[in-house]
Amino acid sequence: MTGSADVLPLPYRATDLERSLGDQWARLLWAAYRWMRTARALDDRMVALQRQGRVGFYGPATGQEAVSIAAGLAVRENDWVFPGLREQLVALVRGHPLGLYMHHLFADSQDPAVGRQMPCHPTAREVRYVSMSSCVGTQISQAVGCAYGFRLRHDDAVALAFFGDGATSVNDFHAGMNFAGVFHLPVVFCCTNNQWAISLPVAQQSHVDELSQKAEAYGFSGHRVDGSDFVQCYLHLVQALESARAGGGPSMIEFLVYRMSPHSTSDDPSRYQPGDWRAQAAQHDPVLRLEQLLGALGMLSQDILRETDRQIDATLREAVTQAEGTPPPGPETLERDVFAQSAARGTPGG
Ligand SMILES: Cc1ncc(C[n+]2csc(CCOP(=O)(O)OP(=O)(O)O)c2C)c(N)n1
Repeated sequence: MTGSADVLPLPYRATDLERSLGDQWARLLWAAYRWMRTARALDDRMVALQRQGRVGFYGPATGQEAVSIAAGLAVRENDWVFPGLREQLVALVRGHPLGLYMHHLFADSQDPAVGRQMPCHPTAREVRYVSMSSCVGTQISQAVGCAYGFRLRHDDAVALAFFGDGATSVNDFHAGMNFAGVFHLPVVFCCTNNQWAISLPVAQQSHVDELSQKAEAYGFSGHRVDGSDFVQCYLHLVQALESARAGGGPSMIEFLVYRMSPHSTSDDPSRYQPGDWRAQAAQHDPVLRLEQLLGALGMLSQDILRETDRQIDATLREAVTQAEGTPPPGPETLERDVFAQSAARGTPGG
């Protein structure tokens, strides 16, 4: 197991049942749950800040947290992640600091991309997390190219390509899946099917029953998984990653989730979703699902929840204060990482 599960303290007394699961599992479940509460609090805070005009844009992952958190905990250090709009949690779980992510969301001078990317498109090189291109699906062929590089370098890393249901209709999906199948590349295609591509329902996106069926056309396996169930997500991801690493080639996992938020802060779902969608989606809330599991295992108490939320709130407040107090990128950063030589000064750029 990699990621933060190894290092988080266990702020509870283990029960017999929990002990029978083994410490490693107990740590994993607790880490996942803590990340879920962090993610939910982060989404709520950022949407509020956008409404107040303090950040420009935000794409919540509400309802989809289990997939990214499971991926962050399942990958190995040398694996590369090519995300869509809602997978920043993978980077955070792998160790990208929340404070640095906040600098990115505020596009200030501490943002590793010095304010050049839209919010929610962070780059986190130290945890092998590649900034997303806004053009839907382009990350799929980038992930496949990266996996081809692993092959050439005899590296046992795996590339994860994340994308939504809408991205299964773009050329990059077909070209990427085909190339990975032909060359038997170590890629896990992770389709987070939240059942909407902004306002377009998945039934109008594709005529197949399950998007995972598409993998068969490219000669490898595809499975649909309940993406609201952290344990299912984690187990399927570990299996797919280890199979790819051992030379088993690519596979596709379709995580069926329920988008519990707007597509982003730019749209109003009441204009296009049926009236009962929210209630239906709430029944699949991944945070509640894991909470019920931990409750049944005797791992939760009101005291633990209160203290956890207090810590998360303090961390978020501190990160927002720091980012809001940081100046925007200065004009001297304009050429950083753009030219080998500074056009203005004739010196190495940046
Ligand atoms: C090539 C391209 N076409 C259209 C858009 C506008 N657009 C941005 S997000 C989006 C929907 C993406 O839906 P999906 O792939 O299901 O991912 P989700 O956002 O639901 O996670 C669209 C159409 C775009 N960014 N790029």
